[in-house]
Amino acid sequence: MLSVALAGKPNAGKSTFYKAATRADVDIGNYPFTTIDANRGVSHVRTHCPCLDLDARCDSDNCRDGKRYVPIELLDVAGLVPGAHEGKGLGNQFLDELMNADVILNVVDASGGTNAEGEPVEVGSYDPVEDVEFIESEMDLWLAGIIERNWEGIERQSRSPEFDFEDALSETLTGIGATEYDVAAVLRELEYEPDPMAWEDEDREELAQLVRERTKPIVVVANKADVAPEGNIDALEEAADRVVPATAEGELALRSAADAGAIEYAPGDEEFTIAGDLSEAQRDGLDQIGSVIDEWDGTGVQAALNEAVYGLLERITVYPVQNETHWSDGQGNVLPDAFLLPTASTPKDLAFAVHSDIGEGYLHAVDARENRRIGEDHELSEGDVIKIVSTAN
Ligand SMILES: Nc1nc2c(ncn2[C@@H]2O[C@H](COP(=O)(O)OP(=O)(O)OP(=O)(O)O)[C@@H](O)[C@H]2O)c(=O)[nH]1
Ligand SMILES: [Mg+2]
Repeated sequence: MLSVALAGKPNAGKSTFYKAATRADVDIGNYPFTTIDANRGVSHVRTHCPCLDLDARCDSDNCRDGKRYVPIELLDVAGLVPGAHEGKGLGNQFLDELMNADVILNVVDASGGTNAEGEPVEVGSYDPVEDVEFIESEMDLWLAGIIERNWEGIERQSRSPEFDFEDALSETLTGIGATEYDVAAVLRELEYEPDPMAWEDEDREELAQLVRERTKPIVVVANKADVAPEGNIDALEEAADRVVPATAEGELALRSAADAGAIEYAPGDEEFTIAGDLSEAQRDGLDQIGSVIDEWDGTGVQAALNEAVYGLLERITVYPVQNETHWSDGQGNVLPDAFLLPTASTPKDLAFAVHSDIGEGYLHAVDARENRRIGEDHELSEGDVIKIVSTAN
């Protein structure tokens, strides 16, 4: 499963985001280091279900009237403070927990109501742009530290006549989540000394930064947008490439109200409707959230997850089926599964994603929308419904 990690300084709203997005019960508190041990759960990205093109909506548990929710892993770690890579705050153990994440959501307190350590300060008195920069540099330095620790081994190997520097680097970097493809791309970008003994700390830091940008790309969540002073969100949007304004607290309130039957609301909706009896206080609270989400086209929680997976990672959703007429599996379940594949994936990649045996035994594929065979190197697109024919199924 694709893994999305919430990182950021303490008290920014990571656990509130996590609780809203997974519905798991976790601690939230207005002080730094509420979370110590990481929380790991399942959330979803939202897309259009292909059943919108059928006569009836599908019966998948992950489809709500054509709104399709595709599972991803969500990780909520302890807050990071400047110097974390050297053990400041709760240290760098939880940086290690980010190792397997495919993409990072840097949750920033856009209201400027918490300082660099996450302690509450007057709203607007701290510049949240600082949090964009220090999180990136902490992650870069943390990776540089891991590379540094591996360097002695690389130097030792370099004394052997069979030594291949690229192979040795590749081994170190794949250990921190880079694919061979990433390593090749990074080494093409970097002008480097072929002798590991000649490398300086700065060289390793430059390497670490390139690897981090590829393997741990970041979307900034401008959280607490409900109380952020005007201009803070604009400043964040200028400082980072991808910024999603959000109110995690608003999303949590809407999800709880929807679960209680008080409102009609599905994650990612840009509005909600009142469905049950409410007290005046509840109504006022919802009205306030209503005006915030009017301004930002939703709470931003679903938008941030979607931006990470579909925007930054450029994934597409593909639906494998066994029956190309009914778009169902062998038991008649319509559109039972959805896979988040990299852009330009082929039917064979889908086959391997379903199961390595299906991939090994791949024979051909059928585009169920068009009802025609597609070639092995055909590039799949968002929303494709594909039947794989394999010796293994
Ligand atoms: N106004 C406002 N407050 C929020 C929002 N999201 C979270 N908060 C508040 O921010 C405080 C910190 O929330 P947490 O979710 O515990 O923050 P965290 O980032 O997990 O903090 P640590 O676990 O300490 O790193 C709590 O008081 C939340 O109620 C939001 O969207 N708007
Ligand atoms: Mg927390």
